[in-house]
Amino acid sequence: MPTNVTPEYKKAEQAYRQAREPRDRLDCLKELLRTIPKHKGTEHVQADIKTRIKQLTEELAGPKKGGRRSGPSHVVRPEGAAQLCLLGPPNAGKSSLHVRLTGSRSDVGPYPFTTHLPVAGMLAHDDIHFQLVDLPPVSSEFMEPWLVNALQPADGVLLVIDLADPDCLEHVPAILERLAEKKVFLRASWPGLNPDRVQEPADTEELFYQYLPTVLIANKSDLDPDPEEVEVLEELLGLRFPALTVSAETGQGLDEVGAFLFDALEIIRVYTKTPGKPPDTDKPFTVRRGGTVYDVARLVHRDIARTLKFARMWGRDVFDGQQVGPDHAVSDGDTIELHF
Ligand SMILES: Nc1nc2c(ncn2[C@@H]2O[C@H](COP(=O)(O)OP(=O)(O)O)[C@@H](O)[C@H]2O)c(=O)[nH]1
Ligand SMILES: [Mg+2]
Repeated sequence: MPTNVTPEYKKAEQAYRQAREPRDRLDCLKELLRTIPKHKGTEHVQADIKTRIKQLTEELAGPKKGGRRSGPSHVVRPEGAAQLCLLGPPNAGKSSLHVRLTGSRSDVGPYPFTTHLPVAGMLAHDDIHFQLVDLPPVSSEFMEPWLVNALQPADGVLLVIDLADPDCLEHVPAILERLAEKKVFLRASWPGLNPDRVQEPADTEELFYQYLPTVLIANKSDLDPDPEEVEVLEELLGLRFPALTVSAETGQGLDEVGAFLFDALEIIRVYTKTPGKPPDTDKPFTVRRGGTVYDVARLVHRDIARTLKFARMWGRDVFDGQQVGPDHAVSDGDTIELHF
């Protein structure tokens, strides 16, 4: 990490950490490169930034026309309330779960490496959706080199294991190690579960470290005679990930996935209305806890956010139609009328 950086660079760093859209990330990377002090001590970081700009530019460009094909894009544009990636060893049932949870047509097969590319699908929970991205397996022998790029926009990870596989004990540490080599760290803490244990990366931590809240999905419970298995497993692994026991085959436990994500990610639903009309109760906008009226306005339209004056609000913590400023924090179930 470069020392004696300018406030401008610090600002660029913060913007990069918050950017989710691949295109925003690319803009932020360019800003980082522009603002980083150019001297010997930062050569390393400069090179790293340049590599990431090159990779992301290629990903966004998609397949090359003529000549050498760079292949399809591996970065899935985030949609819905949050993006979650499915990770796990071969044959754990990631694609089966994806199909069951999202109705996608991800390939399922009784042999390893059936899934070659990211497959996106939407998991419905109440009146919102989570985006689930099915990915190829990770094992001690192999991980697709592009897989860490695919993880960049993710808000969390569903780490899928096969309860009936006697080797499932070895798979998890192998996966964690593989990812750590690429500066991706799976975390047990989720903002909504154990708030006091969440440690956001400090300023001094490396810019390109990625921390992903992770839930263990213990799959194939239908094949496993022992319901205590998961606890035993966790103890043996010394794992602290929250865990859900499910079966993609019978559907057991699958209802809990959406509910878990909603609480763990602290999703807040906000409904919008136009003056003089009833609220639009069909499709809420979603932010995370701490989100403000301004954040919701941004989701509605950038120009509305830019020119936002105030909002009228209906909900738990306000009296009906109360006038609030753009910085007012929203709560789940609020209705707002944007005035701009
Ligand atoms: N009995 C049982 N089999 C499952 C379950 N989930 C997946 N499978 C089977 O496990 C194999 C691998 O599944 P797949 O979804 O392709 O695994 P992936 O490699 O992790 O994507 C397939 O033969 C699935 O039918 C489950 O919950 N119970
Ligand atoms: Mg698969």
